[in-house]
Amino acid sequence: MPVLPAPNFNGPCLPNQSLSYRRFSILYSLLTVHFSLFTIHRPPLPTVTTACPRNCYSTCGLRVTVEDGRLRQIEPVPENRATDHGACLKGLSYVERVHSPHRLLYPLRRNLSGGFDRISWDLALGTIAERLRAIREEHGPKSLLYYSSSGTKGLLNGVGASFWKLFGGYTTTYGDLCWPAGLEATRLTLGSNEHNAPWDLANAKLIIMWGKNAAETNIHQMTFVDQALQRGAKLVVIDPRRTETAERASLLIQPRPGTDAAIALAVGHELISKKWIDRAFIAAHVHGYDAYVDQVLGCTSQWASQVSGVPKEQIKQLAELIASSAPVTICAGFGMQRYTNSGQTMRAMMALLAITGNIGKPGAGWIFANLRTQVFGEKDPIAFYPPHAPDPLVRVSISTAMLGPQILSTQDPPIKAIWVERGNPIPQNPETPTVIAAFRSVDFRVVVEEVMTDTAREADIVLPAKTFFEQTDVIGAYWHDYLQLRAKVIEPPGEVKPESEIYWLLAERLGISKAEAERHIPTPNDAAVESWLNRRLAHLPGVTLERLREGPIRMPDEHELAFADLTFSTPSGKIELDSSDATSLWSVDRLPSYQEPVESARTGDLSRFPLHLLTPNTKNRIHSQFGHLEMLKAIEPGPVLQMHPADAQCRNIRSGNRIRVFNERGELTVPVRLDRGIRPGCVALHNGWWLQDGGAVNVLSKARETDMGHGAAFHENLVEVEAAK
Ligand SMILES: Nc1nc2c(c(=O)[nH]1)N[C@H]1C(S)=C(S)[C@@H](COP(=O)(O)OP(=O)(O)OC[C@H]3O[C@@H](n4cnc5c(=O)[nH]c(N)nc54)[C@H](O)[C@@H]3O)O[C@H]1N2
Ligand SMILES: Nc1nc2c(c(=O)[nH]1)N[C@H]1C(S)=C(S)[C@@H](COP(=O)(O)OP(=O)(O)OC[C@H]3O[C@@H](n4cnc5c(=O)[nH]c(N)nc54)[C@H](O)[C@@H]3O)O[C@H]1N2
Ligand SMILES: [Mo]
Repeated sequence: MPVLPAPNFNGPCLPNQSLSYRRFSILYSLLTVHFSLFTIHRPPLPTVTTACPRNCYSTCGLRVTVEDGRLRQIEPVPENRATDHGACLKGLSYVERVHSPHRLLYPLRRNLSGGFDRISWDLALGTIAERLRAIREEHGPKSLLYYSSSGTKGLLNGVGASFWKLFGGYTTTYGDLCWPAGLEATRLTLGSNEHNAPWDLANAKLIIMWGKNAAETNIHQMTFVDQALQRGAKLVVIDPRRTETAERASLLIQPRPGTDAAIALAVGHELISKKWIDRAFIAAHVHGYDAYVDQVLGCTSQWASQVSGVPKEQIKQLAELIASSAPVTICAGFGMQRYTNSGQTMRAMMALLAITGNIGKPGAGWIFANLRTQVFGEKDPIAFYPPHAPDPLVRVSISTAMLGPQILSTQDPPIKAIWVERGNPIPQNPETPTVIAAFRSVDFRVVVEEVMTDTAREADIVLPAKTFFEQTDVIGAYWHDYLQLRAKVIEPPGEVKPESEIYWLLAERLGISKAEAERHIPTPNDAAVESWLNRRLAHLPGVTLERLREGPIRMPDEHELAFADLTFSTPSGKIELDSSDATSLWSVDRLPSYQEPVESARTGDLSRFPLHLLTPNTKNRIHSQFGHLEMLKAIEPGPVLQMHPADAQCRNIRSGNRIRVFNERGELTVPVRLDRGIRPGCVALHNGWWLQDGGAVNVLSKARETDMGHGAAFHENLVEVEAAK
């Protein structure tokens, strides 16, 4: 058998690369046949079906070939219909990632010169237990901050919170870096976060990719976009950048960042004034329509054009397309969801579907997040409601978006110890310099990590983390609704221990009784982990590890359409354009409205910082993961700022020059790439680069919340760019 990872033959080829990609595929098939002829006598290598737990829409099934304890090949799992073409390049790169020389294999302790020394588990756990006991005694258990983020999905992630309660209590964060403004806007409007099955998109006649770059962030969705286009559908993309997704669109609208609500309200105005609405649907299923009509009365396309910088003809064209195509699906991404007006923007976008009757039908609806697999009762990872304590032992008091400033300001008790797991907050949370200052202000820091990230570098003790191939778990998703087994495939390398085992061993050292620990933490062996998981699955009829081993299961019952019965779990039981909760919970207008972002080209000091910095995702990483691998460095070797030639010319900057991008919060020096595809006045740099790579974008961002849900307004970020000296 060949040892190359299998490419994704018929998969959602990346636009622009499809030709060379196909050539490569043919070459690869020939090689495979050639090798197979010589290896045919060998028995087939064992394969295990598992699933990728990254914080990514696709959540692919993976069929893994193992030889001598090493991953050799990653192939598709056809039973997962949403991802049956197989993994992306990052998924294939696990053959490198898992065995990479960058992996941490032993506990490490910071030494006096700021470097790290390898230590034994015994010493590591002994030191941690001693420091935690002392801090607990002096300041109380809530002086410990347990910070976990989106590094991996899995039910076993919940063991951490259970352990810290056994410790006596802890402090944790609320809100989330990712999606809470959109989740809350959807909950206020539709009552719950669910959407049609991924493949239903092929039935749409108009697809609006609004602030979503699916060709990079949800590549499997593009298969269904392609199917719809082949059946005559149209694609509209709304994004300040001409993205890979936009290459397939018939209309690209490039708004000034943070102004999408103005466009949506003007489209609503246009639809109403031309009577392009579904009166019967509105009468039966929409609450607050008359108030909405009043709200959009003054929102002409002329007004929206002035606000958004989009020609008014394009706004009218969008209204016409919505009116003349049925069914319509809006795929709402996270672009316009990272501003101080995000929740209201998302509500304004959803209203367009409500007034045209595009909900609860095949090919129609709102695709943001599908939480149908969240069947385990916990809100993790979305603690997005106003801070509340679910348990007297837990202090939920630090906003994730304001992690740095609020660690520093917390009192009674102050934060004295931090435990970080599955997160890389130094480059990924807003206001990196304040996050660093906060970490340095704390007496004792433990980071559980696979690799030496910027956050691990700040730790006193670094513990080596498992990869998902090294412990069985069960995972859900947020685009399709499959529950999947994340099966163990290999033993952990070196001295790596899964988190559940670390907690088990620490419980012993902290004097927690074995009986008490056993109630919450699986004992460190595979059989105990499996029976712990089976206990967690017990409330789901027919769902067991045995059943999951046969393949993914759709949850909670297979259904293709969201809201098909047109009942909505909102206070009125209808789709709410007028929401009293919007005002009482978040102090925003009851109706969707446009509010100028706090930091924007209209509110900021343009004489100092005239450019708007966007920090989107890239197909080559999941946030701060994968960037260190050779397979991905070959494609994206380092951070590069994208800039419009007109903005470069007046600053005497040429393509390839090193530039300094800066504001009053920080600065980065990186090469520039000139590109007519980005809206003039905007520059873009992918998030996820580390400080160590020289590209950590959050040195420039401000710790600031979205209007609802306690999300992070990452994209409100004015900067200036100049040639580097
Ligand atoms: N390959 C890959 N896939 C991923 C991830 C990853 O890191 N890499 N991350 C996963 C996660 S956690 C998330 S949250 C999702 C994110 O998925 P997406 O939402 O698709 O990705 P983003 O890059 O955050 O934002 C999408 C687009 O919004 C645009 N944008 C920025 N500001 C505005 C605005 O004001 N208005 C409009 N209309 N557009 C704007 C950006 O230019 C960008 O192209 O992807 C998931 N999938
Ligand atoms: N400027 C800007 N910043 C952003 C964004 C943006 O658009 N712009 N996007 C935001 C969004 S949407 C998100 S979701 C966040 C993501 O930010 P984070 O949630 O911090 O996620 P990652 O960057 O993926 O880092 C996760 C870390 O977990 C580690 N890890 C993986 N698996 C395991 C495991 O099994 N155990 C342990 N202990 N560790 C593990 C990985 O090695 C990695 O270092 O970033 C946010 N930051
Ligand atoms: Mo995210």
